[in-house]
Amino acid sequence: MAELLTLSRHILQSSQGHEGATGDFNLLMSHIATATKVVSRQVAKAGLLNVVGKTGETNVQGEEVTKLDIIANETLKIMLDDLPVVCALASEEDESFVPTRAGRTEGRYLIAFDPLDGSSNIDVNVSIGTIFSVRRRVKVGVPATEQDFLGPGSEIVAAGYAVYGSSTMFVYTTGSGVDGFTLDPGVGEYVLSHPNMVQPDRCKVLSMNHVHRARWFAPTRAFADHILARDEERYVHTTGRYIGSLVADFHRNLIYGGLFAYPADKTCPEGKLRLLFEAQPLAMLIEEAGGAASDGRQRILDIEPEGLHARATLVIGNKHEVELYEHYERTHEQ
Ligand code: P6P
Repeated sequence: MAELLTLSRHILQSSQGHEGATGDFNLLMSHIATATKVVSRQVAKAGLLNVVGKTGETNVQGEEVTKLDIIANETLKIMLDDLPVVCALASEEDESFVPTRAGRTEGRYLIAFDPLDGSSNIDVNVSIGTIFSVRRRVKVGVPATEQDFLGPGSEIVAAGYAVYGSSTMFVYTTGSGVDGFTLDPGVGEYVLSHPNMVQPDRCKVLSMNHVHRARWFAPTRAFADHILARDEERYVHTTGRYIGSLVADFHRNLIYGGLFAYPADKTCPEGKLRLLFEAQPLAMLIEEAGGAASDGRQRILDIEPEGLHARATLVIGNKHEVELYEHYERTHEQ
């Protein structure tokens, strides 16, 4: 019988031999994974539990909040609140971070998450997901501050996502490669299904919302036109896929090869996507999988967020296309 390497065993095996591995990190990662299993169940039953649809409220991003957004956000906060190793939580759905009950002064870790990315797709059954990143505090013994969350993404010690699609997958990295796990509902465990994920070096997919073209600045248009012209063998078989759910677009491009770009434009001059909750964790993942992530001018992981809800242009995927985008940013007027 093929070995069922569960996520919990994988985390344990990955930590063995790490100096000072106290099990705290394993406990933290297991709690995050369990929280995503609960959200997965809520998403799967959304229509039956009558939790689809809008609440009529808007969040700190000014976006309409769906009932599942709230449920996912509360689920993650409840399930991470009683971990002594976690000091504070920051959510894309909340204005400010929240100290945990159990670890608010002694906890070494900080967790930031987008509880349900792509939630505008919930009512039409398109894949959505949870994105998270974990930081380690330098100083413990005092409550967390917002500044503790605002280091460059290069300081993140773990990043990952759960994607709620035809199956639920959990994909994560602790800085030594990327591994993907598929939820076996019969067992209730994530089982290793995509070991050592490396993004194929081919631009099989271009993911951009071309309806926004009139809002794009000149370098973005020049970049897109370069690929769409198909003058290079590399782009002869490139196709377009954009489903308005970053985590699902990212996951597909990670497996098939490709590039996702959500540029700053005349309507969103700072960009739409969130640096802390979306760009940084996905940037760590894609770099660990051999790709790259940039805001068009610099590496995403080098940017220090100015605040919890800082936004950024996100160009993420094959290194060749990220560098091509940066070339157009350098050589074309806005
Ligand atoms: P647009 C979802 O709201 C999201 O934050 C990402 O998941 C997605 O990639 C993007 O916005 C879609 O934005 O403007 O193309 O609808």
